[in-house]
Amino acid sequence: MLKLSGFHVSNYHNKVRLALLEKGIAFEEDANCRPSQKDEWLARSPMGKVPVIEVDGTALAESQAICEYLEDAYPQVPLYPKDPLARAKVRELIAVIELHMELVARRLYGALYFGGQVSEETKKEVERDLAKGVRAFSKVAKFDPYIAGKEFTLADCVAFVSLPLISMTSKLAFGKDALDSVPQLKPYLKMLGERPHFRKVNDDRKAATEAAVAKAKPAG
Ligand SMILES: N[C@@H](CCC(=O)N[C@@H](CS)C(=O)NCC(=O)O)C(=O)O
Repeated sequence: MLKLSGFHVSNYHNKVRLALLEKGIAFEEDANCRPSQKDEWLARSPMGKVPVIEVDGTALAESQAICEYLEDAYPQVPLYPKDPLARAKVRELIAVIELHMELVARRLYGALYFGGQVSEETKKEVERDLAKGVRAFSKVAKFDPYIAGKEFTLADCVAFVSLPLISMTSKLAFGKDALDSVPQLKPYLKMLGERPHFRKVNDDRKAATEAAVAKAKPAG
């Protein structure tokens, strides 16, 4: 059986988990698996990141590659439209969210969430680049009612796991939600949160985040 390894706080893990659940694919999960630069983990995940899936003894990393594999191997419940151009528009949306928003905001995670440091220069770059990403997002997001239009797609899974993180990060770093200029976002995320699999993944994310925070607190 297919196995997903990662942890429930990870937005990329949750993207793949949502795709598996929404497509109705049976899978095992190891949700206690952390990124690592050790040889043993690098043999399964070339950049040492999570998530990874294992299919018949073959490991596959990179959430987008994993989701494309799932789409090819399990076409019964599709997460992409049929039309080639509409499929490409879903991928465009995913690229805007992940490459031009999430990866930009990620430059601040170390300082904001893991006690690291960040220079004022980096903060300025992130603020500028995030504004460009949000501008691109507001041009391609449809909210009709789904992010790519009438059909529920993988882009909705990506939006649900990454956009709240971008909102929280920009609020903490700049005192203002970078996504405030997209008023359709909150009701849209609320709608998605009512889907049973989305609710489950979100509840598990909250529980795992609370557990990680409690573990990080000094005793006493
Ligand atoms: N492009 C990768 C990104 C995965 C990623 O950044 N995962 C984080 C956890 S959310 C991670 O493993 N971080 C540790 C690291 O970057 O070394 C994907 O889509 O799977």
